[in-house]
Amino acid sequence: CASGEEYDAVLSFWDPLKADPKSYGEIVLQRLFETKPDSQKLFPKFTALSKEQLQNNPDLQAHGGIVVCKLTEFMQGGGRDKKTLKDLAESHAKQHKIPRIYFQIISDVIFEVVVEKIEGFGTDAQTALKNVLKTFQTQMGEFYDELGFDD
Ligand code: MNH
Repeated sequence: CASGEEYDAVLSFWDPLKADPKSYGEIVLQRLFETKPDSQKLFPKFTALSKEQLQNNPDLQAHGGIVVCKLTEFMQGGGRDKKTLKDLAESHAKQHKIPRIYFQIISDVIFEVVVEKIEGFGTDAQTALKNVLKTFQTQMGEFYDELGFDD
């Protein structure tokens, strides 16, 4: 598990994402769909859209904002807020039917986008972000196990 210091280290660079969750979320989702085209098929709202239709798309921006805000909530809870993750695991397993591997894929994309776009995100903060995202994924996996969702 990531330490409290690691959450703090990440949060000390997180202000741009907090200030503009839609823009960063949009980049993350676009990059996710580019890196792993299968992932787009898991979103009923976006599955039929072309790359062009995903540009400046208010729905995609809105959903990106939702994802980044939820991730920020997780960071601010220092990983101790289990309810947030449990609810997220429940909806993603039962309702959206997202195989757990996609949480690793999106974590890698988030890491890449944050390091690329946020000024000053140095090696210590990078290590902290990796660990925090790893904790997120691991805990989601544990809730998936509890729910008996095998994918
Ligand atoms: Mn995801 C909805 C957060 C990763 C597919 N996601 C939501 C919602 C939140 C959310 C919040 C809205 C409330 C809810 O349904 O629980 N999602 C996240 C976060 C991550 C994430 C914080 C990781 C970081 N989500 C993913 C991944 C996929 C995915 C990975 C698929 C590859 N999510 C969905 C789908 C919905 C959703 C599909 C439903 C969207 C809609 O139709 O409104």
